[in-house]
Amino acid sequence: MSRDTTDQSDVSKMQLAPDGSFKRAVSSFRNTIEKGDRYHLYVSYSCPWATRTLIVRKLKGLEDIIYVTAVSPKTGPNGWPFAQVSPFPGVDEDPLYKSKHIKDLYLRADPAYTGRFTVPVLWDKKLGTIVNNESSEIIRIFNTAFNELLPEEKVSIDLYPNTLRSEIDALNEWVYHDINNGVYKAGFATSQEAYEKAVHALFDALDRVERILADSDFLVGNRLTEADVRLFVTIIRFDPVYVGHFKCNIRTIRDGYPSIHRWLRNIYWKNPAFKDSTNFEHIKTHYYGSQVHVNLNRVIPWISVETGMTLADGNNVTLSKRAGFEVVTCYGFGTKIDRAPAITVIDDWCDNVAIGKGVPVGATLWARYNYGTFTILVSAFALSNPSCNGFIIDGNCNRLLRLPLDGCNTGGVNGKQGGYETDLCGQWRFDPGSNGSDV
Ligand SMILES: N[C@@H](CCC(=O)N[C@@H](CS)C(=O)NCC(=O)O)C(=O)O
Repeated sequence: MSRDTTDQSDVSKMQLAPDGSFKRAVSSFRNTIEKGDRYHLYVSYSCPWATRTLIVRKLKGLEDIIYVTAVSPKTGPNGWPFAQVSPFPGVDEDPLYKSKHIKDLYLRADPAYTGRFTVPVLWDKKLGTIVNNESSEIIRIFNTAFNELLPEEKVSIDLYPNTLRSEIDALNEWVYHDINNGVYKAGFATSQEAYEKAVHALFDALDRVERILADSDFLVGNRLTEADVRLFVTIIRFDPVYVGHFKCNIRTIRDGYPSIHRWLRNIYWKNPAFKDSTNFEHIKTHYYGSQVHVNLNRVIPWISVETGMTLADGNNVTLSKRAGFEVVTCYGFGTKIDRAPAITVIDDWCDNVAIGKGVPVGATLWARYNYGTFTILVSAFALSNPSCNGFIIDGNCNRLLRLPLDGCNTGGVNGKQGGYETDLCGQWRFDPGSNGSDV
């Protein structure tokens, strides 16, 4: 392909309107689907639009029907590269054509294509062309088109139910313009007026979402719908990226929007389709590292996303950043256990029993494991402290439980077994054997 296509692939060459405002181009391939093993999904984990499709693919259990290829978050003059051009953890080669860039797929589908080379791309392996490159349509396709191949429990997941369609459409409309695309309008603006117009519209819309979520766990109909999926992909990027990189800094989600923050944490921690589709390394690397017209020196801000900045904590505590202290207390002599099985138990407890669960003041969330001839108790206890209001167990669970394990030499030299770690709001216990156990 000899044609110079960098005007179509280099984000820093993107044309803005004369007033400096960003207008997203309309997607070009808008076909729909037939059944069968013929589709392949190309995504970037950094991209919110592509992440919509990843989430719905998982929610609907389409993993074995539609395979995914992830491109590198490091875009350059030729747009989105595959691993052979830009190796990066979690990035793939193109398994179908060994393409170097996403743009090669577009030009394979249509050599005269003049639009932007965007992700996501839903590819038809049989016809060797693009089925659709518009995420809002791809998620509707995924919602129903493969139902005949799916078990009942997945068929019954309907993210765009008939009875809620008009409400979902109405909400999507302003959420798209003012929030999903609103952050880009603020971030890509090259005039003060365009930026200010976008940023105020964005925060007015977030205020509106906050009011909706104050009384409900979901945006529409008190159930998970595509409206939640479409909003999630923007909100999960908000504090780590949009606040700084796109100057969307009137408020943060974690400090300014308690109901949106609760909704975000619930969705992220309770539903693996959302958590597993979120890759913060790809997100940060792409926005800060590739959009050089916004961030000339590619400096990526430090952020600990899952431990305090965005997603941690329950009601009023942030587990990893709790004021006060963390103290590890060891039990006396008792049964010792090796570190490896202890960690297996901790991980199992956190991943399968605990994460996302709320622990009200005075209550204990616990489980007992039988390990060979003895038992292991794992628990989290919410202390009643006036400055705490219980907590929700977050992704920091494993670390907190390993503190007593590490601090008490389980399986180690001085004969002590497990123990507990105490801080202002809670106590985390890891207790192998029965001696010293008091849960
Ligand atoms: N309307 C499309 C928009 C997709 C889109 O703009 N993707 C961005 C990444 S987040 C992209 O690939 N941009 C590359 C470019 O514009 O060159 C959709 O929702 O699927």
